Amino acid sequence: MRDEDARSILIRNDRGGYTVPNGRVYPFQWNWDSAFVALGFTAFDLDRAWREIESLFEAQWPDGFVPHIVFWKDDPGYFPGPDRWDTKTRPLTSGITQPPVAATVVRDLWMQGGEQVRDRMAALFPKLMAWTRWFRTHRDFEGRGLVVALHPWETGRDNSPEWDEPGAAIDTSDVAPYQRRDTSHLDAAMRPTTAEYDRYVALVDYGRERGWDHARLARENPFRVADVGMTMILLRADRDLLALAEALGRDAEAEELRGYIARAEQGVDWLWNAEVGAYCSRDVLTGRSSGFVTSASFLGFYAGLSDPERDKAVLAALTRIGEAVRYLVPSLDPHDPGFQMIRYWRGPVWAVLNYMIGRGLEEAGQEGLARRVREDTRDLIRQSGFYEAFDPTTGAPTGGDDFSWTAAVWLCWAGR
Ligand code: 9WN
Repeated sequence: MRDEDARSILIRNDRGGYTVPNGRVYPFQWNWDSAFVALGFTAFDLDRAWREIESLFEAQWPDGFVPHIVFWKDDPGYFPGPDRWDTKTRPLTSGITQPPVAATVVRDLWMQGGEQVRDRMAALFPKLMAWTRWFRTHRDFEGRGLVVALHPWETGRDNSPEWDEPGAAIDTSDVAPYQRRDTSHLDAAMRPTTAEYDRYVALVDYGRERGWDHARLARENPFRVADVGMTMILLRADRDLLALAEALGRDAEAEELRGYIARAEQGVDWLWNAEVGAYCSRDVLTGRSSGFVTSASFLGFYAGLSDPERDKAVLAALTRIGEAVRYLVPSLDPHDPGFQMIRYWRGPVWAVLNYMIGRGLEEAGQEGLARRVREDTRDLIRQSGFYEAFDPTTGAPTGGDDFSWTAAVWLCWAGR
C-alpha cells in the first residue's frame, strides 16, 4: 500500500521530465530533490529516473554551475520566483546551487541499468565533471577541498543554527518589500523566521545586483561558510564520479578527481571540532567553527572517511542523540538549547539526510546504528505519511505533505 502511495506521489508531482518537490509549496524543479527523486523512480521506471537527472542538467550554465531551482514554468505560488533572481538564462533559474548528490545517483542508476545505459551515463559524465570543477574553481576555500556556501539555501538546510552567527554579517536594511508565500501554505511555526527570510532575500538581491558573477561573489559575498554537508556530499560525489571515469577510460579526468579527493580528505580536518567531537561547519570569514552538531555532522561515513578516534566520537554522539529522541536523526542535537521539535532544520528529521547517513553507516559496517536509522525512517513514514519532515520526539508530520523526496526514499531504501 505504502509503495503504491509513494509511486503515485512521484507520478502526481511529475511535470513532464521533471518532478516538483511538492505541488503547492514548491512548484519548480529543485536540484538535490531531483537527484533523490531519480532514485525513487528506479523502483518502477528506470527511463524516467534518468530523465529526471537529464532535465536538471539541461539547466546547467556554460561555466558548469547547476542551479538550485529551475523555473521551467512560472508559478505565483512560490517566493522568490524568477523575477527576483533575474538570471537572464534559458531556462530561467536561481543563481545559487545545492548539495551535489547527482553524481552519486548517476552511479547508482548506471549500476542498476548496466551496459544498456552506458551511453546515457557517458553523456552525463562531462556535465557532472563540469559541475565538480565549478565547485573546485569557485567554492573551494584556499584549495582545501571544502565547499563554501554563499547562501543558507545552498546547503539545503536553510535555517540551521549553523548560519545564525555568519548570517549576522548580512545587511538587511535595504531589502525591498516582498511577500513570503511559504507561510500561506504552511504553519509559520514550522518555517524559518522573518529575520531569516530577510537575510535570504538580501543575499538573493546581492547576487542579482552583481549579475550572478560567481567568481566575484566567491570573493565578496557577505556570507561565506564552509558547509560540512556540502563538503561531505561533494567528496562522496567525486568518489562516484571517479568510478564512472575509470569505467569510461577517462584517465585524465580520473587523475584530476583523485587529486580533488586527496585534497578533501585532508581538508576536512579543518571542520573537525575536537571539543564537541564532531564535524561542524565553519565560517571562512571569521574562521570560527559553528560547534553545532547537526544531521550533516554524521555524513563522514557517507563521504568514505575513516579515522578510528573520530569515528568513535561520532558514533558516541549519534548514540547519545538516539537515547534522547525516539526517532533518529534530528537535524539538530536535542541537547542543544536551540533545539526545536518542529522548526524546519532546527530539530525535525529529514528522510533524505537519514538515507545518506544510514547508507554511510551501512557501508562502514556500523550495522546497529544503520538499522536504527533505517527503521526509524520507515516507522516515521508508516506512522505519519510522506511528509517533508518529522518531529523526532513524537514522529508527528511537519511541513508539506505528498513530498516527492520522502516518497523516493521510501521506494529506494526505507520501505525495502
Ligand atoms: C529553498 C525543496 C527545498 C529543499 C531544501 C529545503 C527547502 C527551499 C525553501 O525546500 O528549501 O530552497 O523555500 O524552503 O530546505 O532542502 O531542497 O524541497
